[in-house]
Amino acid sequence: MKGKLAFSLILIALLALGTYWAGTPGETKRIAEKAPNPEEKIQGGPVIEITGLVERPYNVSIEELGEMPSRSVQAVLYCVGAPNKALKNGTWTGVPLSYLIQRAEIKKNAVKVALYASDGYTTDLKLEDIINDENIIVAYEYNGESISPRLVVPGRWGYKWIKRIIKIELVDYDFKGTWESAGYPDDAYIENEDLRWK
Ligand SMILES: Nc1nc2c(c(=O)[nH]1)N[C@H]1C(S)=C(S)[C@@H](COP(=O)(O)O)O[C@H]1N2
Ligand SMILES: [Mo]
Repeated sequence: MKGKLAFSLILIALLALGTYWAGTPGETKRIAEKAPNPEEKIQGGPVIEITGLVERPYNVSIEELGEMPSRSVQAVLYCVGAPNKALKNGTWTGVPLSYLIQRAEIKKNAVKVALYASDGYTTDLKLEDIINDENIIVAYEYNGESISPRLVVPGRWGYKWIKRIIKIELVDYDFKGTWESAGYPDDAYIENEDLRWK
């Protein structure tokens, strides 16, 4: 009698186990694939902080940048160190910097914009220059390829074209970036750009 009961229990247990093994592996895998990675959620992707003298500071992710009004600009990148050689020449796509900062509602006393990169590099632009030039964009694409967000400033030397932007700050003083504070011209205007190699 006891032996029969034990046998039945083992049989039931085996059946249950069999059903479990047969039914679950696929499901388990699907669930695992769908489950969000908690680390990703906590860290988030790279973001640009728009801050300083604004009414509504905000962060924009790379993904959100791609959903904002975009603009494609044809522009050539020159470094002051090799002024006649085009380092990059092509089509840049991104969001006008004027749009990004105006979205935060600029305070009246702001005069300049300081830009910060993840490697510690900085640059700056006059607020009115940004407002007056829709072709100054935070680009996320170069010739159709994704790039980490970089400033495209047509007609200005490469030191204004800051890469890997992490912060855009509106200020009420004469902030100067890495090369500007080392004595390079703050306007960085390229003389006779038309006469240079492309
Ligand atoms: N984050 C960051 N951006 C930067 C720099 C830098 O050192 N760090 N150098 C600047 C300078 S001086 C030039 S000429 C260009 C060079 O751009 P490239 O690396 O795409 O050729 O990047 C600009 N942007
Ligand atoms: Mo440069």
